[in-house]
Amino acid sequence: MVTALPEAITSQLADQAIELPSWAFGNSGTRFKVFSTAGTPRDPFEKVADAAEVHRHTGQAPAVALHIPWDRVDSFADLRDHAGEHGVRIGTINSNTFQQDEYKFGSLAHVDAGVRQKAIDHHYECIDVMDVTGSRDLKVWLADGTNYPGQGDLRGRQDRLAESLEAIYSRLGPEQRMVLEYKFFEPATYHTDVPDWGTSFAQVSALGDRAKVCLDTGHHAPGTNVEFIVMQLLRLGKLGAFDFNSRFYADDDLIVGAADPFQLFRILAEVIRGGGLNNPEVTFLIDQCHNVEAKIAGEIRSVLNVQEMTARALLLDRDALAAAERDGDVLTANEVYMDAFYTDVRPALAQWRQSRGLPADPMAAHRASGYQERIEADRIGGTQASWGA
Ligand code: RM4
Ligand code: MN
Repeated sequence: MVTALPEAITSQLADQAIELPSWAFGNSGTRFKVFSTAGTPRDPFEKVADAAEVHRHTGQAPAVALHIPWDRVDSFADLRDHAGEHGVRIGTINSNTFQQDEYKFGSLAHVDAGVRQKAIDHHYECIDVMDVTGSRDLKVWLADGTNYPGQGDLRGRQDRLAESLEAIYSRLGPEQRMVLEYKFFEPATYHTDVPDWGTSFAQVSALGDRAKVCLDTGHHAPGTNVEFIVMQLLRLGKLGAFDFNSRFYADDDLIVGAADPFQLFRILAEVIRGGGLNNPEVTFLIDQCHNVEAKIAGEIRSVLNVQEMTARALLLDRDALAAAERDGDVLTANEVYMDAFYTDVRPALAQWRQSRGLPADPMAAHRASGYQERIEADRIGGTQASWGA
């Protein structure tokens, strides 16, 4: 007999929306090799169709984020309509100033005004795309940084970055936002111009209310207490977006919840505590690469992992926790916390999905649908989408 989840929990799960990254459906790899996979999309239209397959079986992934120029098309109106016909919409637009020769020494923080302007213009192009697709968020992740002490003037770079971001921010429409993503290293190895939440917070705070921080769960040094950062950003009203993924060593971009399910639980517990769940201010985005596993199934698994861990975090008995905290009862507090984490919600979620007309097991439903076999048979010829295409 499966214990059903209370309505107070399922109603929140029903409202949860997780954006998928178009690039997860294309080929990706490491600096050693990008493997190709049968059925991989050749263009953004096919990527959107694959994202829609994830939404069809999970009911939780109604939007797909684009990366420009990887997802450049002749008509973004056509891509927007294509998404609509497939039951999804275009979400966050990601800029890319890290793959052209001019950006060897940086983009928005570059010492040369001409290069900075080129990078700013690229963001204007992204905003034009957003105007057509109806996207709200412009996500900025920069590869800017240096490899050797002395290579760049840390302060000068920060000042130029502030100026460039200001130019981009002032171009946004009244309903549009900028989210600035931080990452502590890579590709730069000595310093990164937006390495941590504090730097992102300082930069976006100078811009205004519609500029927020994007927290990529894989972009911290090992051992970092990520849920503390979640708490602080929600407290400050500056958590704009999540890039979910998981990691063992560096920015591995593995399936969210795969490397450390308990960390995902702790993060979601803080999201709920801070009012970030189903809060339109906080975009939940997956940012992953499926190098060796099936891509569509990998995205379905990711959405389910977030849903499952959200359900467990919603089970947390906050009153019991508060009482234990008040009493200084450390072990009871920890027990209450772990009780929620260890609750297996999978049977209850399967039942709940069915009650909503969704497959109890979305992974199995996808496998049984024949979608993967179909795209493998159909997508012959052309060039498979990949980084840089
Ligand atoms: C970066 C960063 C961005 C993502 C690219 C592909 O490391 O996480 O969010 O768009 O990778
Ligand atoms: Mn990211």
